[in-house]
Amino acid sequence: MVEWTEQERSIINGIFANLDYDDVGAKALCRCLIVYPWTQRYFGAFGNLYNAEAIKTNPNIAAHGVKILHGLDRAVKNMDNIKATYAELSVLHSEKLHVDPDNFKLLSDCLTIVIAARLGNSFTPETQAAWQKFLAVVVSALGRQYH
Ligand code: ZNH
Repeated sequence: MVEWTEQERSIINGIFANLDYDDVGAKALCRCLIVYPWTQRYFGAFGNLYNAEAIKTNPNIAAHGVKILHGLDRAVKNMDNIKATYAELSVLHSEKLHVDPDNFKLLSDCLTIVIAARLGNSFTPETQAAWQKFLAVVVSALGRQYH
């Protein structure tokens, strides 16, 4: 069971309370698809991913990035029970979507970069630590139902 300090809770809640889901969600997923091109294989049905420009202007990718980011809301609301919260989503990614769980970490790193760029000076070391801890717990929970 993961323990959270009051400071960590307030940092995570603060980030999500001020989050521009449309911008951050789209940018994080685009960055992942560009930097780690093999992650594109899951999005064959999403249309043209021919180059970075095509990825950045693909509305299906942008929308899916936002959907993933909203998927994190559930972890924020259930910080003491993230594993159970994501059990079903983990099964979906494993058994139906066949997403390699290593990709969760790649996306979470892209998300950290996008958030850091937006927060600028307020992305303090304490904020970074809480944020990366949060994502690590999410990534672990999403990878939980793989076997
Ligand atoms: Zn995922 C889907 C979340 C990651 C791929 N996703 C999904 C959804 C959600 C999510 C919520 C929806 C579901 C339903 O509908 O039911 N993801 C998520 C999260 C994360 C993720 C939270 C982290 C953080 N994914 C991911 C990755 C990938 C993916 C990394 C790859 C690379 N997903 C995916 C797909 C899908 C999903 C492919 C399906 C889509 C469609 O629509 O088809």
